[in-house]
Amino acid sequence: MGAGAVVSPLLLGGCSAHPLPGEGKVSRTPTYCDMCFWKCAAFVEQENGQAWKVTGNDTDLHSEGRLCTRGTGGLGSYEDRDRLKKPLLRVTGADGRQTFREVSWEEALDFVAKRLQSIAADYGPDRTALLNHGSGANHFKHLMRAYGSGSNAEPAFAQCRGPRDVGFELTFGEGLGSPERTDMEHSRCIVLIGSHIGENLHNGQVQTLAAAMRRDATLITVDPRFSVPAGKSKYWLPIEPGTDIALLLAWMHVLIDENLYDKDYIERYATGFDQLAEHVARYSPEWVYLETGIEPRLIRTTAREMAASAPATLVHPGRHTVWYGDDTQRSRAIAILNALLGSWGHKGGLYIKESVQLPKYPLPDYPKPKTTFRTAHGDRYPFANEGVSNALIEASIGPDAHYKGWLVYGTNLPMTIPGIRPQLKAAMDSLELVVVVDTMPMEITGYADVVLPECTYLERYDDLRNAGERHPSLALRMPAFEPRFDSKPGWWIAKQLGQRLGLDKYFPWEDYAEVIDWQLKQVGSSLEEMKKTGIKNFPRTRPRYFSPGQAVHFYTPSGKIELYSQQLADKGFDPMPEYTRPEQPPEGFYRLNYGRMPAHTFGKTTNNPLLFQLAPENTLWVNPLVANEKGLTNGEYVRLANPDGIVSNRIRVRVTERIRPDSVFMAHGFGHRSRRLHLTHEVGADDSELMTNVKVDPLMGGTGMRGNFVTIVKETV
Ligand SMILES: Nc1nc2c(c(=O)[nH]1)N[C@H]1C(S)=C(S)[C@@H](COP(=O)(O)OP(=O)(O)OC[C@H]3O[C@@H](n4cnc5c(=O)[nH]c(N)nc54)[C@H](O)[C@@H]3O)O[C@H]1N2
Ligand SMILES: Nc1nc2c(c(=O)[nH]1)N[C@H]1C(S)=C(S)[C@@H](COP(=O)(O)OP(=O)(O)OC[C@H]3O[C@@H](n4cnc5c(=O)[nH]c(N)nc54)[C@H](O)[C@@H]3O)O[C@H]1N2
Ligand code: SF4
Ligand SMILES: [Mo]
Repeated sequence: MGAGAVVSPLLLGGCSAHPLPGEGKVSRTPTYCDMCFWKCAAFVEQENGQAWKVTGNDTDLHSEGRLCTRGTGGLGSYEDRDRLKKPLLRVTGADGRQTFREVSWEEALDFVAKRLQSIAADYGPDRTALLNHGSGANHFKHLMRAYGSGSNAEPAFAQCRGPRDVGFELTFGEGLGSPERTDMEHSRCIVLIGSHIGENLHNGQVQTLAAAMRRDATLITVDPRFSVPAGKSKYWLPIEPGTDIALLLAWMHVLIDENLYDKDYIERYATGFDQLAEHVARYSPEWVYLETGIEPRLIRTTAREMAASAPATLVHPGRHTVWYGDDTQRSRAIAILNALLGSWGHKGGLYIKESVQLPKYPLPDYPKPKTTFRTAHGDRYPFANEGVSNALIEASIGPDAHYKGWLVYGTNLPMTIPGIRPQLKAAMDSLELVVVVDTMPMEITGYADVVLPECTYLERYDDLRNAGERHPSLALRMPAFEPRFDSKPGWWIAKQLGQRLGLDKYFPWEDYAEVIDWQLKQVGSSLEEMKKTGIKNFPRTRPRYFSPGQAVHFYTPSGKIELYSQQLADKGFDPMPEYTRPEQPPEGFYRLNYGRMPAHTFGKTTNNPLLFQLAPENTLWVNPLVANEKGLTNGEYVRLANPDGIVSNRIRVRVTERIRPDSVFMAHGFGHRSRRLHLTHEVGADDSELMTNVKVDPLMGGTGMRGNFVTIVKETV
């Protein structure tokens, strides 16, 4: 499709459906943004009842009243013509071909409830799993737990932050959460390992990083690619891909060897220092140089810079941490380095989070499920404290499969889990029921028996935002518009299913607004107040940092920061991070590097008419040496092929020095195969499709995605 050929109706200011603003009555409705998972508070502004714009809520300390491109583009998700409009039921035609038939909500919900009941009768309610992502999933988590299922998994764990959170839990007894507890606004030195903040546009992080840079904080970026933050750094360390653990161990080596670590902090709070010192003795900067390509002098200088600013030094834990399959260990190395610098619990490092003590709406206890997601893990992944999506999918294949039914909410599994398509297809053939709740006709809807169209976040109530962070606050999401077409809010869908399953006592409300109002009244506010303000800020009840010499109990088995992990040793894993050399690309292949672009969130916004207009397709970053050798010019289309014979959709070349000659780079989220996405169908290439070589983290089941290689195939016109 010609990417430039489509003009979004929303951008045609002045057309009859969208009068020019400034003449009529303006109203505003509070929400918090759902264009990504950062949840910035916002107002939806309307003029004479017509959608006008989305603006930041100035009283929101989490976003400082600012929205990113995607947040302001939120109206596009409401306006999108390709939205799911009615419930769909899979039917087999006379010719044996399967299609979807539009049905009423009654018919769709009755069908789902009946199948769920028959699965429960034959096998038990615990044999239906929820695969979910996003804040709206809470309604379905509630439904499934009330029903007696204990199995859910979200790609935010095994495809994203799982290794990081497990690595930090093993070390400090706590994870990072979302938003991360990074105190960048006060940092004097920030180390970014991969984290490409600026392209990764989590609002608060961009702002606090910018604040630190205005104060001349030292920025050290470790990235094989010349990323946006690399360009703003005092030190850019263009590391050999996949060798980060070696660098982290060398930094520890220098801190210990030169007595630069925080002795007082380590003595007071940590255990296993002697083992660590012995362990890292081998990792001299000279040896590590051979692996990482980072010169010994630079390793020492950067370690000294970190120590000079400590404890206001943050070695950023990252977020998308599923790289090479040894990711929990890399994250542990990052955690240990932060411990040596004394930054956990200190200003400019990692702060203590606090959320609002918001009572839960009174409901009966959930039944105890017979099995949980751990059944799907078996004896694998002993440190996975959440469901591993791949494991749940695998446990849904074949006649003896554990799971017989799926509810999929807000996650586009075929593009989200690399290498999973054959298993998804097999699971679909075995499962007795696959229900997909989505807003758009994404690829996952093609795997469903029933598709339930949810309205967008701009048309519904969801739970109050109440994340642990710097400043405790509540934010309201309420409908700015009536649901378009025949779409419905998630809370309504969950309640309707609940009623049909005999679970009325878990859904005693007529409207979810009642739950929110009740909760708000318990903390001295009300829905009425929040409808005006959108945000309520609360004072902190405990300090954000440790006080000097404070006794601290960490939630690890020893009650201390565990530099040496007995938990890991007991389960047969390395108690301290070890480095192993990553696989190298075979002759003629390039390493497939990928990441974010500012204008989009994964694949969920690429069909959004406003954001499509800004960034219609992804590009393939290619080094000039490669471009010369292959005779590639800027802007020409190529395809990528992987060693398993998978060929990508076409993608435009961008020739740039910012990528190494042995790698190529693209943003994730493009190359949609669903024909019902009219703007973005087959525009750009999909990294997931090419990732057939996945390295699974044995500790927690993470999907390591970075060890994939591709060749460039010239497009013959
Ligand atoms: N605009 C936008 N922002 C987003 C999102 C989005 O979809 N769109 N998604 C959000 C989410 S859920 C997440 S998880 C985060 C992800 O964002 P991050 O956590 O920042 O992602 P990473 O994958 O850790 O980082 C990608 C960077 O790692 C570099 N890299 C590749 N290989 C290596 C290596 O071997 N070593 C090192 N040191 N670096 C390497 C790449 O060149 C790239 O610059 O972004 C969040 N922010
Ligand atoms: N190859 C590759 N795979 C990756 C990544 C990568 O960089 N490369 N990144 C990984 C990371 S960090 C993450 S966090 C995951 C993200 O994984 P996902 O969350 O699955 O990301 P999306 O592909 O954006 O899919 C979101 C789905 O939710 C639907 N949706 C959007 N809004 C709503 C709503 O209001 N209600 C409902 N019911 N549905 C809605 C969208 O239409 C879409 O189908 O992907 C991971 N997978
Ligand atoms: S960072 Fe951007 S997309 Fe994410 S919640 Fe905030 S405004 Fe929305
Ligand atoms: Mo993520």
